[in-house]
Amino acid sequence: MNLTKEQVSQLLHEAAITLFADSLEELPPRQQYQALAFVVKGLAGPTWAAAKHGADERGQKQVYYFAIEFMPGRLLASNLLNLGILEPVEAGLRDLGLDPAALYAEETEPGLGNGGLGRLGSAFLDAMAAVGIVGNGNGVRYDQGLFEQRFVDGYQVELPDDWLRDADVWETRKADRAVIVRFGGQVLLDRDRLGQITPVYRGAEEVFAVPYDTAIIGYHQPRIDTMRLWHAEPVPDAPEVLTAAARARITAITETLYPDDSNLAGQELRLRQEYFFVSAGLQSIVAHFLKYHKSVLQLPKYVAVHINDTHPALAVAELMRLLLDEHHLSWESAWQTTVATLSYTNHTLLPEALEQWPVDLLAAQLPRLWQLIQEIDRRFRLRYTGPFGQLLVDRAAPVVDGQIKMAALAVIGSHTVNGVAKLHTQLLKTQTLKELATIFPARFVNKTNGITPRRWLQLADAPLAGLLDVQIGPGWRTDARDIAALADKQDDPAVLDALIAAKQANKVALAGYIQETLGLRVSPAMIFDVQIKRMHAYKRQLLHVLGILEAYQALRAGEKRPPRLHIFAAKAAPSYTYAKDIIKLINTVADLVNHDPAVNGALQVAFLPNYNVSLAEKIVPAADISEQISLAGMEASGTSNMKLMTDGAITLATLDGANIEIAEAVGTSNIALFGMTAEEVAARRTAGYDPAAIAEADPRLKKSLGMLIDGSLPLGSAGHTIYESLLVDHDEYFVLADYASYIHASRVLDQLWTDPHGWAAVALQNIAASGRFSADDTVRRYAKEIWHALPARGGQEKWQN
Ligand code: BZD
Repeated sequence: MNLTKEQVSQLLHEAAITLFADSLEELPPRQQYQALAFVVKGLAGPTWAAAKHGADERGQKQVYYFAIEFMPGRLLASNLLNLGILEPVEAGLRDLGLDPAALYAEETEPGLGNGGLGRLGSAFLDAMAAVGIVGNGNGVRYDQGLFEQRFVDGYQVELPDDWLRDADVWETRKADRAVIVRFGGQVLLDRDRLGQITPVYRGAEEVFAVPYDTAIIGYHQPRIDTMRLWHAEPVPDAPEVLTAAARARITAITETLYPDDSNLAGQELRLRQEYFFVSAGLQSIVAHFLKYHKSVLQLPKYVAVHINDTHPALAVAELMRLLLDEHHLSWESAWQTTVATLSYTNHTLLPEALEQWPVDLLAAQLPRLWQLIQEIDRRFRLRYTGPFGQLLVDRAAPVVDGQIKMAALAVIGSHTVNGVAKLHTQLLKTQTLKELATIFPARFVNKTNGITPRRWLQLADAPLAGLLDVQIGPGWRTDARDIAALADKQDDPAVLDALIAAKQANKVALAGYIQETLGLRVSPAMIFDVQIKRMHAYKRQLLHVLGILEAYQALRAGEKRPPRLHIFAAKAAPSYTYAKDIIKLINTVADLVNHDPAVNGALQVAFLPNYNVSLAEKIVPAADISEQISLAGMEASGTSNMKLMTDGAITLATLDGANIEIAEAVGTSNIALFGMTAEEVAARRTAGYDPAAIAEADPRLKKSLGMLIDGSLPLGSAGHTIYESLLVDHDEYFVLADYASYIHASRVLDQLWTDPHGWAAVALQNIAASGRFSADDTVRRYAKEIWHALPARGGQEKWQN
């Protein structure tokens, strides 16, 4: 799209008058931001409108990505970049005396997700638009996103996230596209005049599902996809007057995001959320489809519905319901159509995170779906018990012991199932979903995650992006695989110096933010050692802390070490007390080392509150070390590992999730690996393990553990809890088993740091190898091997205005 900076200025002034009846110069920054966002939305509008019918008219297959969470991050700069108008807009703003970065910072980030899963969904939407796949997000418009995290006395405190306070400029309410979603009541099966079975609903609660659409702009392409999020409201003008309580039950459905990323509480409200966005999404897809096509049997030819984790797995039964009850297909045709339309990604191996619903709960909320799930279960058992035997089928079936197993439902009802890294897919097939993989071996495939280099490199890391332009030309901006050309420069000292300077610029910026936020002065000359992700025992932030305490003792004993700043950012689920204890521990250790003159300047700890996409954009470009230290076999993939390598951090990692593929990509001499493999972990679990003996044999480790309970760290009960988790409760995540090799790997990095060009050469190889983790490639593989949705050929669309 073409735009001059003069046009930018004119459009902005007009928007200020239209929106706020004031001149741009008089507006507070928040409103200046809103005016600019309004201009951008207006510029994209005509192309978005055209895109909505374009795919149907061309007969191009559409992908609907169903996810209970999305985390798009701030959209203004990203939209400007994708529209190809970042430069004229920034120049125009500067001419007006406005600071682009300050305006971008006015945007409230939609935190409609917990972590990797939600962020992946948004990266995929961005990537689909970029590569020309007609993609649609389908999710929930929560009034409150993930809580805002503050620290009070080192403890996590959660504040509500009122992200819609100033209204979201990007969304468009589409009241005319609302649909009705039904819960509860009774369903009787009747026959109509033609003898078709028709369910009759009695006493159901009706919920009005109103879509809010946000444009997902394709990078430098006149292509715009849509993220559609559903909001729950009472049905307007319903004949029955609702009590306040009944209205509240309805609006509660989309009031808040569940803040738990790993432990599913099996609550009724969660089930209602899941059905709500699944039913609304499928109803609107089928209705839209039938505007262009005659028969629902054609659905899989033109529509792919992807189930992101099991939260939307009710799609299997809901699509059956629509095809059977509303479109009167036979069971066999409906089932074939359903399976051919749906595909499913699993994101976790943690048993406590695998969703199951008590039959009573589901039957009461979704009586018709319960009938259908029983029938799916019955037919599954009938079909497969013969060939596979009762025992295996019992383990694989969706309804077992009064519980409905959502992963089973998703696998049975999908044509393809994928894990998110090679190891993860392997473990799914051989462990977590072993029985289903025996029955459907061809269904299971791997699709390693990816990240969008636009946000993490072009936008978040301008210094590195500029370096790449100079060294290898700007082709990498459209095709991340081109970054590989950088590898040839590893012996060029001028390039290495430029790389060091780019990293330094980012570190200076982050140091400023740390000072502002925590009041902690840090030097950008230190090693910035980063661990950013949800707080969880399996991710082993605790191992990182033990590493800090080891360094603390070493420094106090007079050892010399390169100065290191340990940077953490992580939210803990509000109900996850152990994770909250670790937060308290990190903050307490920070207090100790940051105030101890004996380690002055050589060791510091900064725990930045309120981790979200925007904070990650500040931390990732400034990282020297990327800690990816989960217990092998636990982290499905990880994506911060990919972002951090892309921006030139060196990975300190276990052989877990996508770390294994990162090691393959960069070569083992460009990554610091340590710890047990997944197989060794499994063997050790069987053999038994004595963490106390390990602690006893290592004086420094013993001292660090002692510090948890001897009063040197004012931790309250947290110290004892953590101490006991390791030494009394047999250290479930093998922190002590991997401790020695972790320290060793970390010391190898200290050694490398003493040779700046040596370090920079390794960082450079990481950047050069990062292209294969671009989400663009990942969605191309999904499109080819799962969705069978070809990207649009170039030149079919034009910018509209
Ligand atoms: O998904 C994460 C995995 O832990 C990561 O290894 C992986 O990289 C990403 C993307 O595939 N899983 C989650 O983020 N899970 C959740 O956030 C979640 C949310 C709600 C309920 C259960 C889990």
